[in-house]
Amino acid sequence: MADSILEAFLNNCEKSPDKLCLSFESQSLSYAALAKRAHRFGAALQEWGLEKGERVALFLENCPDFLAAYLGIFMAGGVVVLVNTAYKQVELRHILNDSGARLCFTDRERLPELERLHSDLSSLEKIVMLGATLDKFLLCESNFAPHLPQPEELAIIAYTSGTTGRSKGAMLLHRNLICNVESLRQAWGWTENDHLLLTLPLFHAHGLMVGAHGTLTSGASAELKRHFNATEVYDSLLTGQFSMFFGVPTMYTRLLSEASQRSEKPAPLRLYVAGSAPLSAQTFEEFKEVFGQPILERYGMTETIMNMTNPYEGERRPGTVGLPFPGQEARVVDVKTRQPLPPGMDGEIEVRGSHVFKGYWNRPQATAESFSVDGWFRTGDLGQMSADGYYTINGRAKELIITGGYNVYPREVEELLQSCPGVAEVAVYGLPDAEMGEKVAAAIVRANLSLSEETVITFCKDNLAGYKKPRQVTFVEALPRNAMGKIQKHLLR
Ligand code: MLC
Ligand code: AMP
Repeated sequence: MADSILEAFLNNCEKSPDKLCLSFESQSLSYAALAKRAHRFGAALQEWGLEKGERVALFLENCPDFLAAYLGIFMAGGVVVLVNTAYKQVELRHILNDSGARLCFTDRERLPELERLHSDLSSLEKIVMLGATLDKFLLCESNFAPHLPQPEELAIIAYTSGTTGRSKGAMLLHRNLICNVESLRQAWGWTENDHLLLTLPLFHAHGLMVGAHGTLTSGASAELKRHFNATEVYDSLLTGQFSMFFGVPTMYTRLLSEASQRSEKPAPLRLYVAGSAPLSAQTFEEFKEVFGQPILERYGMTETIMNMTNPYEGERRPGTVGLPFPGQEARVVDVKTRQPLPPGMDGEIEVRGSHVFKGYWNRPQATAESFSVDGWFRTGDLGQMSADGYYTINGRAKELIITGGYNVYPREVEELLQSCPGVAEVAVYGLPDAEMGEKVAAAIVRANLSLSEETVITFCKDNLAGYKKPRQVTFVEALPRNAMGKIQKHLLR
């Protein structure tokens, strides 16, 4: 096994330099072409003065240069900081300052949001925008020998879990990335003959650490899309060129609705995978009926990448997330005693193995609280294991709303809304939603009765990513609290 994603990619490049790696709109890149582009990023970063272990942020929409920059940062010995393209002032200020990123690659659409913040960013020295600014940055005279990362070096800081209102940077090592992708390639039988339709955003684990890593390390190819669009995806599936498609459940719901308006049906693919949020048994069954194939549901999280999968061969059991990936461990423990529970009993899921992250960036206490003494990671997901080893997730110990596969931590939205003029008290919670799985809702006690729903939503939109804003705002006289003073969100629901 290679020591890193970069090394595995370069091995494939050496083996088949001319093989198609990535297509995107009118561009096609062979393995050699992507490696050459990545090399230019690496050389330019080194010439600019990036030192080993220093952070570089990617605040970019899906495009080939996302991956060239990603691999180039590793070649220069740097650490990648992933940034959701929907992030606004509050998230950007926190992530860029907390990670200490020195440089950020971005695109035209996102530049104004960064520029609005520039004076608030303590570490960021340079912003490089795709286009002419990037072309100039990549002009480089020096000789460059790419760095090959060691397994224990830090690869990525991915921000997640805002239980304290501020997200924490999960530190993923090169070992975590390569071990996890090897497990999933083995489980799903990924080979160089696969061609993936990749519409997931590359700034999260699903798109990057499953879709892109699997492709680059298998010597396979992918067609990358800027965004998911159900009509376009359906048309692409009809071409019969693809062997795999990966999506969040909302994408499958939309594909089903698209199929209901079409007469032609796509031929079967080798594999459809769903994850990042619960796939309902109903969507699983409808998809099987309409597309003629059972979706393979798997379960992951930023801190551990992929944890469990339904079998590639064997029963894909709706409503379950399957079994641990090869070489990885899982168990269910009692939430209070932390003792392992037998099959059929509800508790918290814990996982262990070489896929589990190192800890949270600059948060030793949060790191210590997330692990047991013998190295089990507490996922915060509640569930049980069946007698034959299939896991079911049936709740969350952590307060988290998952909307369309994106995570929203109520605390972050509450903290922001608490600073909205006219708000006295606020509680944010999730409500079921047919399309997105869950939607964000807020209950507000007003200090000023003229405060409107529109003002609340606009205040959120200006400061936080759009998907975090409440879709429903209810004004209440008082928030329901228990004897301890804790807000009882189930009553609001
Ligand atoms: C977009 N919008 C959403 C939303 N996505 N609202 C709620 N939930 C979402 N997920 C809002 C935008 O704010 C905007 O509203 C409006 O919808 C249109 O934006 P858009 O970008 O055009 O939306 P759309 O194309 O409809 O996006 C839906 C989607 C997208 C499902 C295609 O959300 C998506 O790509 N989700 C994938 C998320 C993902 O990759 N998760 C993996 C995390 S890794 P307005 O009003 O603001 O303009 C992980 C580990 C694991 O969890 O196990 O994989
Ligand atoms: P993130 O922090 O974005 O990585 O999100 C990880 C969380 O998504 C997990 O802790 C789960 O709560 C949830 N999740 C991921 N995959 C699934 C799935 N297949 N079913 C249910 N929940 C899931």
